[in-house]
Amino acid sequence: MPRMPELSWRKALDRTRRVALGRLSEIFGTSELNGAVWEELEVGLVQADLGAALASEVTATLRKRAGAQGLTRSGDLRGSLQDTLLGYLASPAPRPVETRPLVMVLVGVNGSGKTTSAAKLAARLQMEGRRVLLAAADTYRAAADRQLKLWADRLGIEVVLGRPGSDPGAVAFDAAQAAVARNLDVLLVDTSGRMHTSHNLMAELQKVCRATAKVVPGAPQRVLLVLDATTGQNGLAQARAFTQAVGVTEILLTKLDGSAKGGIALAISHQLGLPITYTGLGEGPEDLAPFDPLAYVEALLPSAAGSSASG
Ligand SMILES: Nc1nc2c(ncn2[C@@H]2O[C@H](COP(=O)(O)OP(=O)(O)O)[C@@H](O)[C@H]2O)c(=O)[nH]1
Ligand SMILES: [Mg+2]
Repeated sequence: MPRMPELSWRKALDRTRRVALGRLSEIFGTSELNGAVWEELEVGLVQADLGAALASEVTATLRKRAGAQGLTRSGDLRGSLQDTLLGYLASPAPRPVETRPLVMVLVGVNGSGKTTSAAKLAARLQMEGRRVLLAAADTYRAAADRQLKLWADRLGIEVVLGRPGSDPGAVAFDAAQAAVARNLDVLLVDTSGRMHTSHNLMAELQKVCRATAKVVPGAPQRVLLVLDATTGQNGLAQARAFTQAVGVTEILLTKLDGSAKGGIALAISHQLGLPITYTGLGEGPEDLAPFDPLAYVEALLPSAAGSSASG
C-alpha cells in the first residue's frame, strides 16, 4: 500500500491543531521572541497532551536553541520545534521477526479499537502479499466474535472463532495450530478488553500469549497495545498496566482523527520508550497506516506563517 498522503495526516490531526496548537499559528505569525511566547508555547503543548513534563522540556530545549542561534523572531521557531519533536519519536522499531508464523496479539481496554484494528491490519498485511489468519480470542463479549467475523468476511480473511464464554487461550491455541498447519505468515489475535485494572484480564491475556507459545516457540513475537488517542494521558496508565502484565512491544494508536489530544503520540514515545508502529486515522478499512513521524509532526503544527490556508 502506498504511504498515506500528507493530506490525510493533516486532516486527522485537524482537531489537535485547531483546539490545542492553534495559538502557535499566532506565535509563528507575528510576535517577537519574549517570555510570553515561551509561555504560550508551553501551554499549547500541554493542551495537545504532551504532558506537563515533556511540554516544559521541549520549551526549554527550544529556548536554548533559539538563544544559541540568536533567533529573535518567533516565526523562526517552527523548524526548530519540528526537529525537536521529531527527536522524541525516534524510538527503534521492533526487530524484524524471522520465525513463521509471526504471531501478533492485540491488547487494550474496551473500545480502544482492537477488533477494528485487527481486521484493518489483517487487510493491510494480506494486501502486502502475506497470508494471514485472524483469531477471535475475545470470548467475553457475546458479539465480539461476530464483529470480527463480519470484518473478516468483508475483507476476505479467514478467522478462527471460539464459542461465547469459551476459553480464549483455547481459541488462540487452535488458531496457532491452524496457522502452522497451513503454513501461514501471520496470525493476528484479537483479545478481550474490560478494565486494565482487572487482575483476571491480565491473567487471561498471559494465558492467551502462553497458548500461542506452546505451538510457535517464542510467540507472540509482537504484542500491540491498542491505545485510543482521545483518552490522552489516561492511556499512559493503561499502557503501564499492560506492559507489566504482557510484554508489549509497540503501540497501535487509534482514533487520531477524532482526537484533540493528538500530541499524545509524543508523550507515549517519551514516557514509555515504545515505538508507535501503526496509527488509526479513521473508521474505514483503509484508515490504518504505519506511523509516519515526519508526516505526523508536520500535521501537528500549524503551517508556516503566510500559508494559513490549511491552518
Ligand atoms: N474515528 C475512528 N474510529 C475508530 C478507529 N479505530 C476504531 N474506531 C472505532 O472505535 C469503536 C470501537 O472499536 P472496536 O474495534 O470495537 O474496539 P475494541 O473494544 O477494542 O475491540 C468502533 O466504533 C470503531 O469503528 C480510528 O482509528 N478512528
Ligand atoms: Mg473488540
